[in-house]
Amino acid sequence: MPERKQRGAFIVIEGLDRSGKSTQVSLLEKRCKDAGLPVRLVKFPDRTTPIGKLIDSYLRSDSEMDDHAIHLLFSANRWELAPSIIESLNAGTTVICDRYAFSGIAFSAAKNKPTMSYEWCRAPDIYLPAPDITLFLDVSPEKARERGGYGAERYENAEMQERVEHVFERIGVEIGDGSRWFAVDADREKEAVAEELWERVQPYVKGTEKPLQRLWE
Ligand code: FDM
Ligand code: MG
Repeated sequence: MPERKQRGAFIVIEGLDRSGKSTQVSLLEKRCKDAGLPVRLVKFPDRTTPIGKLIDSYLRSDSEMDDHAIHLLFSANRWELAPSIIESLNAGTTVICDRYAFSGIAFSAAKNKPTMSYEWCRAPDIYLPAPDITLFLDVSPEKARERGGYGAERYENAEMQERVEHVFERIGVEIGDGSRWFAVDADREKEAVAEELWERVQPYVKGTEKPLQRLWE
């Protein structure tokens, strides 16, 4: 049998604010490094690119933007990085991604605009590289409150977060074939959450022969 080429795994971490996402992303990166695995961290939005700078200014409320336009910029920000993500994966590097297209759908659809349906919000991200696995950090509103409230950026309030969570639930149901999307109880101590994430990524993290899929295919 001809030897098939291994590629790196594409792991996405999603979650609401105060879910411990940033902490878990760095813990997972560290575990990969400690295990000797080549790993690259990507974060969306990537605020460093010209498109990312527009997004950053919008999130800080330094500028206003039409809701459709900002949605498309978030997606464009993923598309501009997609070639380099694919390149890393093909080079055998595990890519851990802090937020991805699912945040894009969830936050925009949560605005409940008649002209921004779930389907409309999903459309610009169709054919982006699909994660091998997405881990959704599920935090309860009570726990989020206990963790010290929200920041000052746009969307960082309890009402918006609740609506976002409902869209995430829908995404989970749509994707959930039991292997590609996992909701992880993020109310627990960070060590317990980190342990579960590490277990969940085991089937992928040492490289995979599975061809990279595209989103929503
Ligand atoms: N966000 C993030 C979106 O609205 N759409 C997207 O496509 C992405 C990736 O931006 F409120 C929102 C989610 C969050 C904000 O994210 C910035 P970070 O993780 O807090 O930087
Ligand atoms: Mg934030």
